[in-house]
Amino acid sequence: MFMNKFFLPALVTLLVISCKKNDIVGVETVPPSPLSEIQPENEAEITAFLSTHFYNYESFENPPAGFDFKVRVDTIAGDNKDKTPLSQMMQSQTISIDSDYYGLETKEVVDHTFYYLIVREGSAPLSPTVGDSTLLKYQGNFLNGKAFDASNTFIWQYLPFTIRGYQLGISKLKAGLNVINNSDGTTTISDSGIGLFVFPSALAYYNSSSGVIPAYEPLMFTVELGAYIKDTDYDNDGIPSILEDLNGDGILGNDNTDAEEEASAFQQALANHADADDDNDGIPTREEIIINADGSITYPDTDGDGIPDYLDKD
Ligand SMILES: [Ca+2]
Ligand SMILES: [Ca+2]
Ligand SMILES: [Ca+2]
Ligand SMILES: [Ca+2]
Repeated sequence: MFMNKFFLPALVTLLVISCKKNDIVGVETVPPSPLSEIQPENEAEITAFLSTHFYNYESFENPPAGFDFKVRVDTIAGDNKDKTPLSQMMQSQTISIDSDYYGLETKEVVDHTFYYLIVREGSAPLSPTVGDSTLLKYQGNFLNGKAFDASNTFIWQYLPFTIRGYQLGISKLKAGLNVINNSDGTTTISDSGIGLFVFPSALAYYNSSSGVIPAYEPLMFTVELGAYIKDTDYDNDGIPSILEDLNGDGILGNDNTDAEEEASAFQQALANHADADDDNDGIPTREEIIINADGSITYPDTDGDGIPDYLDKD
């Protein structure tokens, strides 16, 4: 598999690495509860949090000298008793989650609410997809206010290896402009996109725990998106990662054309976005597609069976 050193920081940031992580040392899995049992508990916790907390919106509206443009969330009480709660500011989106995603015994599809706030829209014209590599700062918090993970400097993260709520939030932000690499190794980016996301455990680690993050824990993230690589092609097979989401569900980890062949050969299971030979026929995907001069891709289907060559094993 192609692996640019560009992406290594993303790979070692284990805390936001996504669900298929039972093979990561230190991660334990508890017997899973049905989605329909956990969803109402998480939702009640989140709505109570949003109605009793606010963020430093006044500083963003009228930035004081030297303001660091960091989102700070605090309780509505005492001197802050008149602040506007997050519940009146945040937008929400319904995400249907299938129990099969977590391999749960109780078969169901349960609607979950994803909450997000665009604190500052970035000035780049477009947003990354959930399949892109992103340059960002982030902080993850429990709803009791405790931070469990953060990067205060810009780091690269490849979104398909992070949790779903995180991917979803970042794909709503726009990046900044004017990336300046400072002599001390840090990066300064003006007009970056800043967001606040709160989401249920089914969009995070669900029944898995990773030491500091317990199972079934709803999470909050603040993110500053500096830049991203448009049409990131993680496996360098010529097809942008987002176009390797064959079933179009916004999840790149569940499209693996050669899953059976990989399993029977005791190879690592690589989803198509991370697999440079998607059909396991020994011919790299890059040689089974045509990249046109304008950047568009043609997918030849030599035997005319409706399956493009790069996914066709015969
Ligand atoms: Ca998919
Ligand atoms: Ca594969
Ligand atoms: Ca591929
Ligand atoms: Ca192939």
